[in-house]
Amino acid sequence: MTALIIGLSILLLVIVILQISKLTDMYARIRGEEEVDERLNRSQGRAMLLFMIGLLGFCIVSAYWWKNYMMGYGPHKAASAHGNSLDSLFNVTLLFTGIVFVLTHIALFYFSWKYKKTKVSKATHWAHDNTLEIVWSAIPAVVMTYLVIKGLLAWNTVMADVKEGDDHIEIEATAYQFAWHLRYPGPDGLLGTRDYKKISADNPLGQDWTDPQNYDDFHPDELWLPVGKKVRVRIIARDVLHNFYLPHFRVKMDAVPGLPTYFVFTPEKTTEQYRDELRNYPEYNVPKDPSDPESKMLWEEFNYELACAELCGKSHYSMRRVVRIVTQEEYDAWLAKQQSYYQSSIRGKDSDPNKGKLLDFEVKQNKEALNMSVEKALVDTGIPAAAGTPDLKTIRLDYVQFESGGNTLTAESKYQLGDLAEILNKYPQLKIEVSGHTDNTGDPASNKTLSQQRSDVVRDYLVAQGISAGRLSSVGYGSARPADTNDTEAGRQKNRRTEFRIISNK
Ligand SMILES: [Cu+2]
Repeated sequence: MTALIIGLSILLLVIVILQISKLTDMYARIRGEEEVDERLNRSQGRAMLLFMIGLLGFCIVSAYWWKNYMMGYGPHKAASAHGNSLDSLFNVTLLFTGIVFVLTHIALFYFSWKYKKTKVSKATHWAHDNTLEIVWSAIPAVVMTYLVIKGLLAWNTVMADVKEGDDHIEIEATAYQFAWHLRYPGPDGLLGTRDYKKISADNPLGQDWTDPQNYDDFHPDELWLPVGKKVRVRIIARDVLHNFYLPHFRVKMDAVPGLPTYFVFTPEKTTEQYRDELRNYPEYNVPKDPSDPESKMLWEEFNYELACAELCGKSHYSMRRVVRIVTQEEYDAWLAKQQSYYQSSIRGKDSDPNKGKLLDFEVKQNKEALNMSVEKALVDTGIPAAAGTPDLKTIRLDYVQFESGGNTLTAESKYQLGDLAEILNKYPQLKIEVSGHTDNTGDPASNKTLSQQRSDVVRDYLVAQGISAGRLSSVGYGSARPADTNDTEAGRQKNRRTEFRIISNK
């Protein structure tokens, strides 16, 4: 039906045009061809002038009207250290091209009006003019050279890499259809190595889990950065061409599969400072949702964003990520909340090549935890502990373990036993009772024997470390003192343990 109506409308339009041209023809025959032509030329010339005024006026007014929404103007001054040099480059280019735009349009329409055909007008044939040739070749050449040199200088400054020893944060952004996968280096400040061959469902970036620098790397959802600190972003693509684009910071770099790129920049305004500037402009003092006057103002809802500036596929738009620029204190607090990807998603799983081994950072963490438990136990409040509260004087040795079914210490047990020996050296008066415990499976008598053997082994190990045997006693409780239920595997596992109790520190 719609197609029929459109078809009929077009047919009607064609008939109208044919009729008008027929009428013009008849009118011309009556009034004389030349006179009609001249009238037409005059009115078209005037229309050209009017169009020129309208076009130039529209361009200038609309640019002025929208200026507070455009990057580089109004509240959208660059939020990065290098951004102003790029903005000034754009403005200088706009100035020169703007002059050319206005002058050529004035010439185009003015000439159409001025040199319209009349009865008396005559064409002048003008074959060549050296002065004109020089003027319109030399001026563009000089302007172009100036723009190219200015552009090159700006490029070299903006694209300069970090120098050796430069204080900076290095992060990584991997683009794929259709999101960004961000990686931060964690407390060591170093990103671990990666290899695309290691990419799998639980290792989206192909991180190498044998590289200790990977153990603290984390993958946040939002891009947080401290204000005033230099950032180097490694930019990587996993499938097709993407583009790392931070419009407010004038950062834009292709993410190319197989060819890592980078961008170095320093954010200079926090998100809050940017919002405060937007607040001064009426354009941003309107509710975000026009149908709900109670909704927050546009300036309050503003966030910096990371976008993909390459048309990389049908869900390209969904690559937007929020960017937050915060003070150093806020950044440190955010960092402290982040969880390492390795420790939260890989550690102890089948895909972990370090499964069953204690890693350096864990040895350190365990040592700190044991020291803290002992310090706590040694604080004598003088108040008897209420019934049901955990006994602080008894401390589990979670990382002292035995080969299955026997009384041979695992190789990893040396770390925690070493820590315990250090504590005993630190407090020379400290006397402890080492105890072994089992779950309730199997024969109670042999459980008791095994737990006694195990606690003896621990005692002997400490003696071998130079601790006087008189400060150590060892007991095997078998399954008599369960720490949890014996009805579940998790409970039984909690019951199989080695612990020590502080007897005295005098
Ligand atoms: Cu993309």
